[in-house]
Formats: sequence, C-alpha cells, structure tokens
Amino acid sequence: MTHKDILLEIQGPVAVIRLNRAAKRNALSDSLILGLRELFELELPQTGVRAAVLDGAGEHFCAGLDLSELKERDAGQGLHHSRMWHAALEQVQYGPVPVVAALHGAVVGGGLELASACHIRVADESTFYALPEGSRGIFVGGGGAVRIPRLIGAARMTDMMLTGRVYNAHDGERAGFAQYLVPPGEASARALGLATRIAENAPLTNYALMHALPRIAEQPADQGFFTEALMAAIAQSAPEAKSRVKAFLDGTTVKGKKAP
Ligand code: 1HE
Repeated sequence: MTHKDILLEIQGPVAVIRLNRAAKRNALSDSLILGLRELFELELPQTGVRAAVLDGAGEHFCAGLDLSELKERDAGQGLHHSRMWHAALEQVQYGPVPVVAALHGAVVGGGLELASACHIRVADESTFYALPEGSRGIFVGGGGAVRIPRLIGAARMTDMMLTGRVYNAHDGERAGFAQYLVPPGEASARALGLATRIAENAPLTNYALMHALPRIAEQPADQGFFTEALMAAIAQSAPEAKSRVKAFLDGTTVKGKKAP
C-alpha cells in the first residue's frame, strides 16, 4: 500500500516515484522514510518494472529530515533513528532496480542523503545542495557520511558542513553531485528518458552495476579483480547476453542508438 505522501505511477517498464508533501517541502518524516523502505523493498519488486525515477512535488526535491519530529532523543534512540534511515536508503541503493533521481530546488540535508542513494542524479538549473545539519548542531545520519564523500570528496563535504556552503546547480554538477544538468523543469522528463533506456539493458547487467560495482570499487585491487571476474562470468553466461552479442555479430542490433 503506497504511503499517503508518495505517488507511484507505472509508465511501461519504469516506476515514477514522487515525494508528495510539497506543503512541507517534501520533508522526510519517520513515516515517509518507512514508506519509502516499504515501497522499494516490497511493492516495487511486484510491479515488474526495470528502472525507477524519484522526484519531488512542488518547488523543491526535498528539505531533508522533518525537523518538527526532531525531539529530545537519548543516545540509543538517536542510534536507532539513524539506523532506520540507513535501512530505508539501503533499499533504494540495493533495491530491485536502478533509480534515477530528478532534482530541482532544495536538495538539502536528508534530501541530499536520499539523492545520494540513487544511481544517477539529473538536476535542473534551480537545484541547490546544502547540508544544514552543520548549522543546526546535528550531524548527517542517513548514510550521508558514507555516500556524499564518494560523490564529491570528504574535503568538500567538510567545507559544506563547517561553513554552511551552498552549491548551485552548475557548481554542483562540476563537484560531482549530479551527472546531468538540464534547463529548469526538465529534470523529470530527462530522468524518465534515462530510466527507459536503462530498462532496456539486460537485467543481470543492471544488477551487476547496482550490486557488484560499488562493492568492487571498495575492495582491495586483488579482491576486486577476482570479484569482477566472477561477475563478468555470471553476466556473460546469461542467455540474454548471448543473444545480444549474437545480434551484434549478425548485424541485427539497432545501431547508433543514442542515450536520451
Ligand atoms: C519543514 C522543513 C523541514 C520546510 N522539516 N518542516 N533540513 C533543513 O534544515 C532545511 C529546512 N528547510 C529550509 O531551509 C527551507 O524550507 C527550504 C530552503 C527547503 C525551502 O524554503 P521555502 O521558503 O520554499 O519554504 P519554507 O517557507 O521555509 O517552508 C515551507 C513549509 O515547510 C513551512 O511550514 P509551514 O507550516 O510554516 O508552512 C516549513 O516549516 C516547512 N518545512 N523544511 C519540517 N526540514 C537522517 S538525518 C538528516 C538530517 C537533516 O536532514 S537536517 C536538515 C533539515
């Protein structure tokens, strides 16, 4: 059952998931975080989709943690709250299908943590990135300390949290937050085009990119080479890989197909 603040629309092989709490700038309440977890873990696998788009309704992608719920917590409760976010965003990163985030407006705090758990980020020119945790006297807790340095480096993240620095869309793209920068209002359409293209890949290739590549990239080289060899052997043994290679050799592949 999809959460009241989440819209789910199936467009052919792509699930379009929209944070739908515009009045609160799509702030992530505990209930909304649990709703995302349930959607990625239980609902999406049943839809048979092969890729997803995640965007936000209204003027902003996401204002992060719902600050109205940030009540007095003891250390144990704080730990469990952060682990709840981890469990949910792990379902986004290591869920059933690649997720393309379509960004606009504020991508801040936990909103940036959520965007970082996606596999590709498309930002329109209204996008800005910030980590207000630094000025609110708190720390990231939704996996940002792990995922954000992998996008932009620990030095930039440290600067953002220490000084409150805000990156605009152009600087953000150069820094590595987003892979695509598009005119205002065009992020969701571009993300849908990319997701549709991704959905055409062999499922094992997408699986390898989501589940094997990030792990291989963290392994010492010797182990990484070995894991890569295992994944390569599994992927190329699939019937779909064989038929795709055969189509190329027979000249029946659609040539010159460009990414949208
Ligand atoms: C919120 C939230 C929120 C807006 N929690 N209610 N995140 C932040 O520190 C960012 C806080 N938000 C903002 O800086 C701004 O709202 C925005 C730049 C995102 C958007 O500005 P604007 O002018 O379009 O909206 P607004 O007037 O500030 O807010 C509209 C309403 O949304 C207002 O409620 P209203 O009832 O008065 O209309 C705001 O209170 C509400 N709202 N953002 C709750 N975040 C796992 S740890 C993660 C830690 C974090 O994410 S910390 C960073 C939290």
